[in-house]
Amino acid sequence: MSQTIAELTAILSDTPELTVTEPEPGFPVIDVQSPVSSATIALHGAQVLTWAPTDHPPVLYVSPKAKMISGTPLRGGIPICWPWFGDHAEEPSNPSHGFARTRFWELVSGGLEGKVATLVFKLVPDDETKKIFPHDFELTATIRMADKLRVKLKMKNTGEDPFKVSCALHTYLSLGDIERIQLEGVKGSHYVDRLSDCDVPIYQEKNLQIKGEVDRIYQSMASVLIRDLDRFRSVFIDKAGSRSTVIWNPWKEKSKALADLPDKAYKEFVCVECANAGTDKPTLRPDGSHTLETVIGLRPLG
Ligand code: TA6
Repeated sequence: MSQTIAELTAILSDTPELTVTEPEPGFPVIDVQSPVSSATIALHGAQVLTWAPTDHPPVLYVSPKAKMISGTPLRGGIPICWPWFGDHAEEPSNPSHGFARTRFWELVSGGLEGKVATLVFKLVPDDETKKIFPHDFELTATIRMADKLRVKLKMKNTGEDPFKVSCALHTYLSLGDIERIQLEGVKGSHYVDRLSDCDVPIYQEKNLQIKGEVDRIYQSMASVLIRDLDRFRSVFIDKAGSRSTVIWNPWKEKSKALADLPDKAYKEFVCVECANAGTDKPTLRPDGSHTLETVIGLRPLG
């Protein structure tokens, strides 16, 4: 469990636009009503669950079957995958996508300046994490929202030994209809197809349209733009501190296979993940740090 509701409420007491609720017992969430957008952020995983500018449909997707249970990944929003992306390279029993998304983070501060709401969360090691990741670290997640959503993950090595990490801001973007979108920004880059055994990078000739299961690590520092013809809008996903972008859609079979996804959910989201994954794995030296950041917002369809 994280801080108590009373402790969380005290930290936010100067800002009536930031309130604490508990949609499930022991699962506190911060509701944000900024002058230009609204959001919800769970203490569990410091996970942004929802965000949208006022009077707009959701920008992030959360599965209606997502579980709000301590220690269980919540399907949707922006899970923070750290200190490894995907399955653990040596120990398959370790949790997929690391442990940061399934632990309660500490709320450090929350406030509103003008139209911008800012929340800061921190995660440090505990006895459980040290069993599977024997290093000292400090993670800081800074979440800023107004007419854009900015999530910044700073990872610091506070120990004596260097360590390598892979990670991702595993963003679920809400769509009108997966078959009426086009992803721009990956054309001309190379990707590793995680659905195949071959890890030779493949050239992406055109803008990406999704017509089946996609699970790719694009070797790219570029922003991605989702042109959503159904919702008549574009969504931009900018990033910093990342040379790899993961794009994932489970399509029909995997949507059916995942218990926390409705069968037709594949039509309603795509993951565009600002990452340090594949060959893009930073090494943190003692007292060194790395920052991974994503900025998400809306644009006219154009
Ligand atoms: O980011 C793509 C991916 O690694 C896919 O392979 C799929 O496993 C997805 O993440 C969801 O992972 P999760 O552990 O949240 O079910």
